[in-house]
Amino acid sequence: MKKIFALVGTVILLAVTGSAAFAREGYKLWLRYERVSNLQRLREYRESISAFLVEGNSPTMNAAKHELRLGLRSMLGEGISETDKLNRSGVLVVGRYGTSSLLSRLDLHSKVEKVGSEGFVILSGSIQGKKVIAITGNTDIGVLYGVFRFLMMMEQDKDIANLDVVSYPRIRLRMLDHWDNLNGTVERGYAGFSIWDWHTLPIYIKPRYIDYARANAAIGINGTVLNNVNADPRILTHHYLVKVAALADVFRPYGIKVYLCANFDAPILLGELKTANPLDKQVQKWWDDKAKEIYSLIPDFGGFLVKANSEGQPGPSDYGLTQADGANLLARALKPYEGIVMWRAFVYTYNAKDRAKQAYNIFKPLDGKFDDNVLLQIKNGPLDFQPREPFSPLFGAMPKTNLIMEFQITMEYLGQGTSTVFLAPLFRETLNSDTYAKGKGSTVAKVIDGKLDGNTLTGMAGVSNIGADRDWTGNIFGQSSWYAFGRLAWNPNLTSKEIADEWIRMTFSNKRDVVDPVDGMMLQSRENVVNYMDPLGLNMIFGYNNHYGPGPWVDFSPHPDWNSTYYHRADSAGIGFDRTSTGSDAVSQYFPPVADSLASLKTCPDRLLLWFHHVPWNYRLKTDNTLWDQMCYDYQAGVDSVREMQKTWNSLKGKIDNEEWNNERMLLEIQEHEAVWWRNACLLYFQTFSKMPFPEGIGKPDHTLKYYESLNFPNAPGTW
Ligand code: GCV
Repeated sequence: MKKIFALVGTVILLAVTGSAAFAREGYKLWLRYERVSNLQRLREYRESISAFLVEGNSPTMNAAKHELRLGLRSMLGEGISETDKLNRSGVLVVGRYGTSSLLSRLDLHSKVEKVGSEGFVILSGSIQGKKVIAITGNTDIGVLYGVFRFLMMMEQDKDIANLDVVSYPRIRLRMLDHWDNLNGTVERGYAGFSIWDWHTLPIYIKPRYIDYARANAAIGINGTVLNNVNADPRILTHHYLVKVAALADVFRPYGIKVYLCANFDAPILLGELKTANPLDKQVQKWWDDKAKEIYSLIPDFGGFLVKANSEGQPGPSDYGLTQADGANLLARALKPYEGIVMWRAFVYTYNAKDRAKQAYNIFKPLDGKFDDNVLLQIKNGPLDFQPREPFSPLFGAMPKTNLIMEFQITMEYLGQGTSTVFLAPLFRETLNSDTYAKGKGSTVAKVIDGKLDGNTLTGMAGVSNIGADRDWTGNIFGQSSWYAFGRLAWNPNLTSKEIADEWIRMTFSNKRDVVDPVDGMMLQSRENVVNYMDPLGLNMIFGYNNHYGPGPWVDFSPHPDWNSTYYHRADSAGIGFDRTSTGSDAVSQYFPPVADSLASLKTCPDRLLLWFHHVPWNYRLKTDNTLWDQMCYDYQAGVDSVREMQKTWNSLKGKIDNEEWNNERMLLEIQEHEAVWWRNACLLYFQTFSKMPFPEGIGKPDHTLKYYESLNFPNAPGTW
């Protein structure tokens, strides 16, 4: 009997405290729709909304209805009814402006006019003397975006008494790029296997596909590239295309188009032709036929993303032709169907004097040579998604070409799945950078949203961090970077703090004693990683190939520019890559005021110093510390700040879901080990050149350099 009581007691306790079985597990992302816990707010919300009325029956409007049912009832209680008549106050009226008879009675014309084909208006008003909240737009998808935004405002405890929201995306293509392989692995993926189950498609539609579409639509993402840029050509066979079509059907109501990575040699690799030469008539016909086949299955197929002549991928240079010749070949095949090509600027050979200069050298002369349905997809920095890079000099330098920014959301070079890093500050840093292309204020954001050069085909792509892990991103904070990417693609002017605040409220709690500390952690988290991995403009000093952990000693790759030593150039005189006129002169790729400021040791910001300069170990920085001492302090600061994050997180025990809290506690413990490992390994290694002692306050390494050099991780995730 006692045992039974004990068992019942345990069950009750688990139900109250949130046991493993009841834990949130992060699956619902920003669409948790938990019951509003602030009672005053709950009363206000219930006064404003007693019912909802959705006009329209398209799949998109049905998705809006579904979301309102789910969201309102779950946040406010079952009493919220669905109605088709406006017979009382407190009705949420949702519909497309122009077709909705009710909404046309509100004077919304000037507002709706502003929001284009994807934006929305949310307004408190009154129709026939009855108070309403209206959600509307010019299109069904605009309305759906408005519904999501409204529900998310409620999740964030926002006041909805006097609403006047007018919102529209500043960027046209807002894309997630999956580096998912057809065998289910994910290149640089740290959250398990791919979410696409190619084997069971097209018949088996996992609920996760729908939840993926919901979560993305909620933040305005409108395109997904399903497969890896290192593209398996078989994705273009009929066998796979019908599976792609099934996913496209799931995503369509949510405004998400599918795109595929095409292998440039597909005509050869699929066994049909002997060449992939863009000038060959048969090759042109092959792509025309392929486009026809694709559009017969997926009428709104978005287009292709292509990695060509890079890291072993085939491309037009194999035939002595330009990258534009290659891009235009595919673009012309897609043109009749309004498809587009995203052509990556990540093109390099392995033995250049300075790899950071290559993309500019290859693409700048091609400005104006790309067809109008091509976008050049440029990584945020000139190299490869390092914790900190200057912005790519191609931004601002190609006014006659459509450009799409490529950010990496998955954290290949930022601690991978185990680290807690909120990437909005990194994204913001690039977007805020002033290219000076047309004088002061020519920010990368303005290049990307088309304002600077008047482009209308604009885009922002994020390399996805999503996998089949229950919480999608392996580390719940990974969700925040996915969220931030979507929000910034919608509005590149949002601040990191605004985005963090929204996400924390929808993920953990609306209480200030949770929001404030987590906010502090998140906003500092990217700088922490920079400090303990790559301070002062260091870069590319990662473990060989898996990019996990420190590897500043790597010098054994047959590709010179895959060696860390190529980048840091440490020697007895100093450290850093001279990219001024005495070195590779990469600075000259920037517009004059930027180039001048980077070229001078005096004005180059410390955070980019070693990217652009080879600096003596005893050089005095702006902090008045010598370079060596500052490097030591920065590595130590990185470790200290991870420990600060641990303290902050520990103080939140009991204030957020226990399982989520505990998961993050363990991950921070791993991150602390990794930060110490980075500090020790890098400082011991660089000390062999500086020959200087560690200043006071620097933790003592617990192993020798030899030990750190001997570590290897044969099955590190993401390396396939
Ligand atoms: C998909 C880096 C990564 C590769 C990636 C490549 C790219 O080199 O390490 O895994 O390949 O970038 O962006 O194409």
